[in-house]
Amino acid sequence: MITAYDLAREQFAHFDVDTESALATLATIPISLHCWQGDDVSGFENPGELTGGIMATGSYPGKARNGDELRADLDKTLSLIPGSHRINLHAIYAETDGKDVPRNELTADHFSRWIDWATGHKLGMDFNSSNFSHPLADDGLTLSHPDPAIRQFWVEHSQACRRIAAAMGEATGTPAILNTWVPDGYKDVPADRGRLRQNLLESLDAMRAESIPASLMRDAVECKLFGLGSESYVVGSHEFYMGYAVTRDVLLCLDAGHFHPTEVISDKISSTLLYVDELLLHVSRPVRWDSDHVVILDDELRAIAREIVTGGYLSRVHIGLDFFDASINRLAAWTVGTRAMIQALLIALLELPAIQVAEREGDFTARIALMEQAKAMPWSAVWDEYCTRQNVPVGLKWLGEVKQYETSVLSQR
Ligand code: RNT
Ligand code: ZN
Repeated sequence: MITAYDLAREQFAHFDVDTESALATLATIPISLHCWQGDDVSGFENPGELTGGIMATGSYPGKARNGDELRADLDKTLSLIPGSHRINLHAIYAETDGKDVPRNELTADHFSRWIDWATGHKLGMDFNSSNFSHPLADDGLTLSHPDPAIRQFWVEHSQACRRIAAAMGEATGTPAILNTWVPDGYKDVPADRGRLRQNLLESLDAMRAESIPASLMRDAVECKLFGLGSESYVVGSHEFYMGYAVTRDVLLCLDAGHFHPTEVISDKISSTLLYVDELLLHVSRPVRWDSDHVVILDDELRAIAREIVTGGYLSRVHIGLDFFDASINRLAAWTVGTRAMIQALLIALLELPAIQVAEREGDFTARIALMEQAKAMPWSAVWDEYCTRQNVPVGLKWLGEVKQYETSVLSQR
C-alpha cells in the first residue's frame, strides 16, 4: 500500500529534499520544556502571588500543586510529544518537605526528586534562578538593588543556583544552562539610568566568581524591554546583556516577547551569533505585549526555526520554551506549543535547496515563487510519519488523551 508519507517523500525528492535525513536530524534536536506552564509560575515555596512584572491570566481548573502532580502532568505531556527533550526548572520548584529554606540556601538536595525523575526519563535539565515572587523583590529590584545586603542575598541565590545546575548537569551527563533573568526596573522615568546597571554588572560578576566546568553548567543572561511595573526602564536591557555575554563569554538568551512589538528574534540569531558562541532562546508568543501566549505555528515560529536550521546553527542555539496560559488545559498548552516548535523545525529541515540557489544567483523572482511553493509542500505527511515512528499520537489524537487525563486526574484536584 502506498502511504501519504511515500507520496510526500517522492514530492520532496523531486526538489532534492531527503525526508529521511530530515527526520533523522529532527530526532536529535532537544526542546527545553519549561515546567512553569504546569502551574502558572506558582512554584512550591508559598501561596504568594506571582510578581516581577510577569502575569499568567486565566483560572482553568486542575493546576499542579506539588512536585508529584507537576511531574505526572509532564509525564503525560511528554508522551504526546515526539523526540527526546529537556526539562527546564525554576528555583521556586524546590521540594523542601515543608521546611522554609531561604533561596540563598537552596542545594541540589532540594531538587533530588526532579533529578531522579529526569535521569530516569533520560531528560537533560536546565535551570533558572527565581528573582521574583519574594519579599526581597517586592520593590522591583534584585541583583541591581541599591541596598548591598539585598543585592548580596540575590547574588547568593544565584551562586546556589549555579551549583544546583552543575549537579543537574553532572547527574544527566549534559550541561545544564542556568538562565538569569531579573525583573529589575522602574515604573517611571529614572533620574539615573547608570547606577543600577553598574550594580547589576557587579552582581553578575560576583555570582559567576566560582568557576564551574562548562561540561556541567553554562550561564545565560536574558534581556527585556519592559515589564508590568517596569515600563520606563529595565536595568537588564538588550545592550546591557549583549555586552555582558560578549565580554564574559556566556550565553545570550533571546526571548521572543522581550523586544519592541515589530522586532523579531528570528532576525537577531545570525547577528548575535557573530559575537557570542551560543544562544538560548525563550520561544514565546507576544500578542500586543510580552503576553507569553502559547506558541503556535505562525510565521515568526517558522522564521526562528528556519534561521537556526538553514543558518547551520543547530549546535549553537538551545531552544527553550517560555509561555504560561492559565485559560486552557495546561497539558494541552504544553503539547500545542512544543509540537508546533518541532513542526517548525521539521518544515525548516525540509526547506527546498533551490531557494538558496535562486538567491545566490540573484534570481529573486524564483526565490519568492519557490518560497510560496514550499508552503504547499506536504510536510504534514512527514510529521505524521515522525509521530508514528516516535510512538506518539498522530494528528489530533493527543487531544482525546488530554481530555481523558483531565477527567481522570485534573478534575480530582
Ligand atoms: C520574564 C522572562 C522569564 C520568565 C521565566 C518564568 O519576562 O521571560 O524568562 O518568563 O523565567
Ligand atoms: Zn523568558
